[in-house]
Amino acid sequence: MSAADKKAAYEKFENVFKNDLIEQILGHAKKYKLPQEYQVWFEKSLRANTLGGKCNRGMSVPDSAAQLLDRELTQEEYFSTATLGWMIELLQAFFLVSDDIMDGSITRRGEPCWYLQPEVGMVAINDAFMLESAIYMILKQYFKAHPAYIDMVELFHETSFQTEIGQLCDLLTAPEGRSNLHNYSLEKYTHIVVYKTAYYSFYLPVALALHYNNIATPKNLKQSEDILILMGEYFQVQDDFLDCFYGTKDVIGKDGTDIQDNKCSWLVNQALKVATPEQRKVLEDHYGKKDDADVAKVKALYDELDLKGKYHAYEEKVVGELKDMIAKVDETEGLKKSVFETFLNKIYKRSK
Ligand code: GPP
Ligand code: MG
Ligand code: MG
Ligand code: MG
Repeated sequence: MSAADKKAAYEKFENVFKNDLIEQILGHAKKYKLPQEYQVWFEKSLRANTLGGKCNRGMSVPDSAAQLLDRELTQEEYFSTATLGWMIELLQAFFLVSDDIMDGSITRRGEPCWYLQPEVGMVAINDAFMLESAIYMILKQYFKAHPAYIDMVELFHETSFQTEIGQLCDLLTAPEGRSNLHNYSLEKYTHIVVYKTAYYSFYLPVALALHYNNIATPKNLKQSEDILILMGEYFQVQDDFLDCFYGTKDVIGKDGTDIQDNKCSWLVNQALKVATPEQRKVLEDHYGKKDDADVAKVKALYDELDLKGKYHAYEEKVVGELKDMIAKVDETEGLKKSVFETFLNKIYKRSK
């Protein structure tokens, strides 16, 4: 796809939210007599937190639905699947507003995090809840008559809970100000990222497309889950890598905080796997501290251990595994290999 085509696809997707869904959501708030001046607040929160991202997750719903049908979508099908996609973007907005508070992050999508914006503060917590509520309003409004309506409702609830399980483990393995290297392991890491990222970012879009097309058979869902969970793990490894080596707001739209936050990241786990006792001591003394000098010591150790090289090797290995899994997909119940190929192409060697 050319850059111009990509831009056009993005704008088409964005317009569904800007031209239709925002009005629908605000309409619901008006029904409950939200005063005009606070409607302005809600609209600002909706725009600031839902627009402006890469929309990879959301756009994957219409993309997957089209791959499954093996043809272009009609206007109506596009609108419906893009609407489902925007519900994932709303879920993501709800998660990110909350996650930035919990992680004490500073920037998101090139702007100060929502809770740090003038006059927002802890109102951000309620704003996050309202972003979540918007999912179910839209779902009911547009899909109540769809045969898979209740499956979709349950899928959103289940996926939210899975993500919250992952977030809980992410937070509890990273207690503030206490060194806890003994607490980390690659097994724990995999569990955290599968739940905090992979289900909502990878499995959810494809599962929604399967439900929309009425081909969400147990076999199709299971095959999708197996591939997409591994793909989601790979995506979060990329997130951890970018956080450390490219984590400035000009490059990835957010400043990296994983080292300062004591996170059980892919990098620290790789470092622990190969570190000598002296190198481990560097981590014990400097990991999880806010000072730039401490962070620099950890990054210098990562360079010494060639974690960039290890990351590139991991990337090639996991992509090979994913391609093998995709090649084995059984398409007899309507699933298509191209759904996964398209998704993988979107993230392979991503730099933001
Ligand atoms: C991303 O982890 C995880 C989430 C966005 C899930 C949050 C879940 C909640 C239930 C609130 P991250 O902290 O590494 O993301 P980022 O690097 O974008 O801050
Ligand atoms: Mg975070
Ligand atoms: Mg987090
Ligand atoms: Mg991160």
